[in-house]
This record gives sequence, C-alpha cells and structure tokens, in this order.
Amino acid sequence: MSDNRRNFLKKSALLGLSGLATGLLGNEKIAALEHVSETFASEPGKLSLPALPYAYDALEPFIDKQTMEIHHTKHHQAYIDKLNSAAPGSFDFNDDDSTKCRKIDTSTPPLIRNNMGGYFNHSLFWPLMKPNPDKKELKALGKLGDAINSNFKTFDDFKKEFSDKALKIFGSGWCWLIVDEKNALKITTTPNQDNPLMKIAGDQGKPVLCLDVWEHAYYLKYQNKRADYISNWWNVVNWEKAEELYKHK
Ligand code: MN3
Repeated sequence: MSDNRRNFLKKSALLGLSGLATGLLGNEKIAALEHVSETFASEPGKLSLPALPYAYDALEPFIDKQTMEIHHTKHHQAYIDKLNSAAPGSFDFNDDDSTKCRKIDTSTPPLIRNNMGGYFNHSLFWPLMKPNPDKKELKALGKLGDAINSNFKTFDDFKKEFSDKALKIFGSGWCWLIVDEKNALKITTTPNQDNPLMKIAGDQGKPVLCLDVWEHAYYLKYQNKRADYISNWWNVVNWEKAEELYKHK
C-alpha cells in the first residue's frame, strides 16, 4: 500500500471515530475526555521519563547522538512503561526511587526488579555525564577527589580499576562507584539492571558514579569495542554531580 493511501485511511479512521464520538457525546464531553487522558498520563505515583539535562548530540564525539536518542527515548522509556503497567498492588509507587530499589530482594518479581533497576539506573546515569569542552573537570576534586585518592592511592589507579571491572562484566550490566556501610569507596558491578541499593546486590552501598555497559549504550558507534567506549566515557563524566552524590551519602 502506498504511503498516501495509508495516510488517507488513517485520517479517515480518525475522522470517523471523532465524528462518531462527537455525535454521541458532544464537543464538551470530548474535551473532558481529553483532559482525563492527560491526567492519566501524569497520574501521581506513576513514573515518567526524566528529561535529559543536555542535547542528544552534546556528548559527541564520545557518545553519539543516535545512541543517546534511542537509549533515552526507547530503552529508558520502555523500562518506565513496563513498570507503570505493573499489576496494582505489586509495587508501591509512593515510595521514593531509592526506597523502591532498597525493597527489591529475591522474592521481587523479575518485572519489578528489572524495570525498576532500568528506570533508576538510567535516571542516575544521564546527569552523571555532561559535555566537558574545556577539559578542566576530567577528574574528581573536592571531598570525592580526596576520598578516591585515599581509597585507591591515585586517581589513575581508581580509573584503571573501574575501567577493568567495567570491561570484564560478562554480558549486560553496570559498573559502579559506591560508598559502602563502612563509609568506604568501592568499585562494584551488577548484572542486568540490578543496582547496589537492592538487597540482592553482592556489594551494597550508595551509588556515586555509574556506567552502563549494555551493548545498547555503545554498539552503534563502537560495535564490539567496549574498551574504547569506556576510555572515551571518562571525557564526559560529570564530576560535580558525583561530588554532590558523595556529599549526600
Ligand atoms: Mn542502558
């Protein structure tokens, strides 16, 4: 079928439906229904896609525009849609996001565990990156910088350990810098969309920095070269945001 023909049929169907609805309900009620559907979209407690704090092409050339756009509007959105469609009662939408993660244990249904992780991890990942055109802020300074130096000897030692662990994740997962219960910094990894707040995590703690090493995060630009993606990602880390997360640990 040609595009013109398809569009014509689509328009006809829409006109037919709205005409039928107008006939049955009148224009005022149609407007009221539209209002209801808007209300549903922003229903309190339901999750919505956080805006990206920069343009899709802002992290070029290290992370490409197409990857950012698909990653944000398709992958991140899909986790949110699946979570919002979870059966009523299976999930408390009124908890804050960290608490939602902290409640996840071995008895949590996979739909909740995977999609809550997907929603939370990406919501954290976006603001932990930013364009750094002047290359002035490519390492942690302040309190986090001091803590990294005392926990890992030097910033380069930290970077090497983080990169190595991210590279070695088998399949899909995330690499994290966390503050553990003893107030120490630790680098850890989680499979799939798990995160260190969850009860099921091997190393539990509060995230300070995270890196998505699912292939969808880099494959369009880097194909199988995960190591190149990781080494380029250091150019777009938002250390101010990491410092903020560390101070509010
Ligand atoms: Mn991802």
